[in-house]
Amino acid sequence: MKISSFFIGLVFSLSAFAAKVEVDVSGMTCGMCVEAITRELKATNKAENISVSLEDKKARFSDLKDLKLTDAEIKTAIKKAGYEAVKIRRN
Ligand SMILES: [Cu+2]
Repeated sequence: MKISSFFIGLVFSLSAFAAKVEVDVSGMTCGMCVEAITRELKATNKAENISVSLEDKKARFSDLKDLKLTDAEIKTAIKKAGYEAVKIRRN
């Protein structure tokens, strides 16, 4: 009981510091692109609520303050998938 409430508290406190990140991606043409980008962002283990939009050519996700994804890490992940992160916005 105590342990589970500790983990709930931990998850809540980490989520409270999540920053929303929006990345403009160039080179996306189809659903495979969306899957590849989603997979590489997931593989960083630092991105939550990943949503990649082919229409907007954007990848959106939340990162955790304690496990912050740097711009360089985002660019590397997108590049690994075969695309380019042209602009990164945080709020
Ligand atoms: Cu594609």
